[in-house]
Amino acid sequence: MKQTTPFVRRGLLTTAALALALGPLAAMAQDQAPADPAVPKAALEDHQSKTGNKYEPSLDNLAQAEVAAPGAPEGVQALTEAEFNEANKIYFERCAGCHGVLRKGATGKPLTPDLTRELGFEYLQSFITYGSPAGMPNWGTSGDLSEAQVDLMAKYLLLDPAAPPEFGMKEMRESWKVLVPPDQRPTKQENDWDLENLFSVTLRDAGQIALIDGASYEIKSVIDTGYAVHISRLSASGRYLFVIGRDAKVNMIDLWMKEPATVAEIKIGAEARSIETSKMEGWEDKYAIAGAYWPPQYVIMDGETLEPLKIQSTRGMIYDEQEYHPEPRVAAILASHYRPEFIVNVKETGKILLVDYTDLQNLKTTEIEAERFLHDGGLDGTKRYFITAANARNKLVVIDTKEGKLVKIEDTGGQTPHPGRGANFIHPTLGPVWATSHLGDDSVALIGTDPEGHPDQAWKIVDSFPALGGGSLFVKTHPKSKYLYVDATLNPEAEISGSVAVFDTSAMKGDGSDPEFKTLPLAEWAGITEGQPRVVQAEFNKDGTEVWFSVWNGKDQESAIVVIDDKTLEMKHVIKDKRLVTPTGKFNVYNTKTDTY
Ligand code: DHE
Repeated sequence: MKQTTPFVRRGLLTTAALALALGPLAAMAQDQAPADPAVPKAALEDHQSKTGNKYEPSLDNLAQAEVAAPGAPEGVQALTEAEFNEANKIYFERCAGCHGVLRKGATGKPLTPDLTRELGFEYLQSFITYGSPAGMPNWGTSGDLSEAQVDLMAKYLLLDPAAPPEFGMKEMRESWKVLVPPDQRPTKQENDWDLENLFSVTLRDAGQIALIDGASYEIKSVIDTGYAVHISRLSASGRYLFVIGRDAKVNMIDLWMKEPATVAEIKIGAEARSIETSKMEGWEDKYAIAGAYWPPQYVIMDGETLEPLKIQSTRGMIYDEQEYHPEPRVAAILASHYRPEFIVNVKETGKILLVDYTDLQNLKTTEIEAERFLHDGGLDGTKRYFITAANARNKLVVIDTKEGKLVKIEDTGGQTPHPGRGANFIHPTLGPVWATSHLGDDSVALIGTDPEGHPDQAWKIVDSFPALGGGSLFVKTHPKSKYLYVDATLNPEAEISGSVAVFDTSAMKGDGSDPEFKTLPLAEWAGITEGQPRVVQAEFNKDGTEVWFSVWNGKDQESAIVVIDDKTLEMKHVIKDKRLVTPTGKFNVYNTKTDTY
């Protein structure tokens, strides 16, 4: 491909250039449009970012790495080291989540040089500027990237991709620290905290977690963790808290210490999102497992020291096409309660792995063909079945963790299911169900989970109804609650993203009519007047009498946690503190260790 001076400039867009960028839509526009302007407003609107498209991984840690600029073949413009690193940073922060670290494609199209050089500079430049109705954000016209940055990215895509380094046993062991060896740790709980009702709260942009007492709402401690810290999980006994940052740093915190602190830490890669512990009877507190986005791998670690014991790559064939994928990310990991196994979602190849941890040397893994783009999910009320979203495919996959088999793959009827761990309740007419909301629309879907008592409903979407709006991330209930809470965190409307919808599950009819819901304007109740505080992720206290929500604001703005009385749906308390920087996920010790949701 010969690179020429770009002829498409924002604001001076020719009809021909737009046709190139917008495809058939613009061709239609060309037919209908008068001489100028060339583009109908509706066509451009189709090219604007949708909520779901904005909720894609930002690989901020890979973005930090200095990478040598590759040479350019004849006819392709080379970039200086500084330009290449600037482009690399933009790519890893904004593009790699969809197009892959190695640009081989994930939810987005492949962008390998054989393809990009064929498309050419102008095409790439227009595509980055305007996006596409298929989901590519309009980076240029939205103002997210300047014109110069769009040009730089179009040139960058014509060059060979940067390949970040691997992270194997040597690197893991170098990063591994046992700060307090097991024999120097307490033999019994040395503080007087009610550990089972303690909440570990992610302080995302501070790279910290706050430990908050569930009864007094007192912030007992704030502990430094990894960068853009993501989630917390508990050991089966509830003694050890494991926290993972997006930089793949794991902190293991001993809650028995007088002042709970990190007793061991390790880095398991460059980018990671998930951590879990062994929960099978006889294997409590024995192992921890963490999954990485880059390199694509998971590692099983000693449950007392985080010593890395077994690293498994997830590179391999996509389940259906049986073509090689070089970077299938590890998404949710759960521990089975029925077998000594970890359940590992491998995103891009669409496989669910049941990893038997009884003999790490002779590792047995059941590989289940599921669906591509597996993300998050949880167990049903009996804890036997694992239900997980293949989000970019709008599907739920059901696994029987007792038999180690695929049960069903079901379309949710909505756009981009995002359940978190989901929510289990007994529907008055449909029996036991598990709920998910959606990122891409306002719907909540219920799937029947009782093959014994309600075989006709089992593993089918038995009801679907609207909640507040699109952009929902999490649903939640508790065995003692009659309410289902549905957030709308990423909804563009401040009034919606600052509220939560509450459904009375005992009044649901299941006859196709939409159940009513109450809207609780939590951001307003929290009295936060600056920014666009977003309500995210409900979590119950141990007894299931109160439900906590984060009111998540910008890093330099006021955030809060709002506690709601689950009987009256009235606000019981607001936790505000200057240490509560960007609170997001909340993990109640008892509910997390027992998978109560
Ligand atoms: Fe998460 C769970 C990945 C952005 C809050 N998130 C998960 C899981 C995955 C995941 C794979 C399941 C882990 C498990 O169960 O083992 N999250 C990702 C991303 O790739 C994504 C979309 C973009 C990124 O760059 O990381 C992303 N997540 C976010 C956020 O922006 C959230 C809202 C705020 C934050 O703190 O980062 C967020 N994710 C959460 C929470 C959970 C989670 C609170 C656990 C939910 C639960 O109830 O267990």
